[in-house]
Amino acid sequence: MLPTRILTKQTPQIATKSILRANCFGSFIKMLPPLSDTFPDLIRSKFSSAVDAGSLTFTPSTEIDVPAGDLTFRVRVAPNLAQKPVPTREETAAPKPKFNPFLNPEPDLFLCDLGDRYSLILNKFSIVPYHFLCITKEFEPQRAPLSEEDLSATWECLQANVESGSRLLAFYNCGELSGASQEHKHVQFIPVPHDLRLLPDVALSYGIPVSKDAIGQFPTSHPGVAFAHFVLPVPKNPSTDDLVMRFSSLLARTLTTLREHGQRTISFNFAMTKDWMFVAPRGQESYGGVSVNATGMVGLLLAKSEEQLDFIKNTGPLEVTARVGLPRITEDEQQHDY
Ligand code: B4P
Repeated sequence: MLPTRILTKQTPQIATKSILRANCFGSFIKMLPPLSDTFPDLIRSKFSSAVDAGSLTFTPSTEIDVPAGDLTFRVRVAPNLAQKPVPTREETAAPKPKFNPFLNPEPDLFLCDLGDRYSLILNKFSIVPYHFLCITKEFEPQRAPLSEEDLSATWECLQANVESGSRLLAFYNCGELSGASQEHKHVQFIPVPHDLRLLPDVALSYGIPVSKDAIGQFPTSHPGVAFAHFVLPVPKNPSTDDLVMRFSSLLARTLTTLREHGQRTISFNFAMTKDWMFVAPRGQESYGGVSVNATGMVGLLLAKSEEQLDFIKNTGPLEVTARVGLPRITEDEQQHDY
């Protein structure tokens, strides 16, 4: 298990390596069957029927682009998210065991199974249409890194063309400071317009350093962004090994950054499209009341009020994300960990 062992003072590098092996190279996995060609039709019809039935709360939002150097942060403003259920005073006084919405997903939200181990369900509280989740059928902790099979499932989901003019963005909020609110393992997917360049797209436009390791490339970062983050391109038609090698390389640097900053808990954000993988370590869940998850770290922030929007505009999105991330460390400090 990842969290407590990894930051031990005695053998952090060894701990990192054994985790990568156990999670990414440890076992033979079955290839997952591809998603059906009718999946995009299924998600569209299920989304409409779940909204009509009142099983899915769709919260309208507006979008505002906030430039930051050669990046653009798209901020979604959704003041009505406040209507999302919050515990009553009685529930807070006598808390019940936390409800796990992913153990028996609501039938109206259920889309399909993916292999033996995953189900795809609609997000119950979405602010963009067709937001869906890939959940493990059995409980697995959200604080664990993605396994080989999780990466394979994520890749299968990314192939779906759920909305014309958009590509899918996968994201995984791992650990208590990552913006995650559910403890059962889930990777999320939202459609993002093709013409919107996210932070990893821009980072890759600066070029990728060549390395002599198995991937042939070092992870890159956007030179104008203060928080530590690591990006690698994903090749066309990658094998599961291609995905695992890239995730391992990004995760190793993330764990080193967390250790160098003395972080006692392991929290990071993962994001992926068909073109790239991105990982950023986290030091804080929110800044100035603005919660940030993986979408925020790649350029899609969420403001739950006009005040939060003003705060993001006045502070600057690069400052907000830098405050919830961790400062970058030098390549020298990275060198022993992978
Ligand atoms: P987490 O990984 O735990 O946390 P999160 O995405 O940050 O969402 P959070 O729950 O903190 O919501 P928030 O108000 O910040 O994801 C848990 C997921 O499970 C969420 O998607 C949640 O809605 C979903 N869920 C909870 N109960 C469920 C149930 N019974 N059945 C199915 N799904 C269930 O943000 C509100 C929403 O906006 C979230 O969905 C969030 O992912 C999304 N969002 C945040 N920033 C966004 C952005 N920039 N663009 C588009 N969507 C964004």
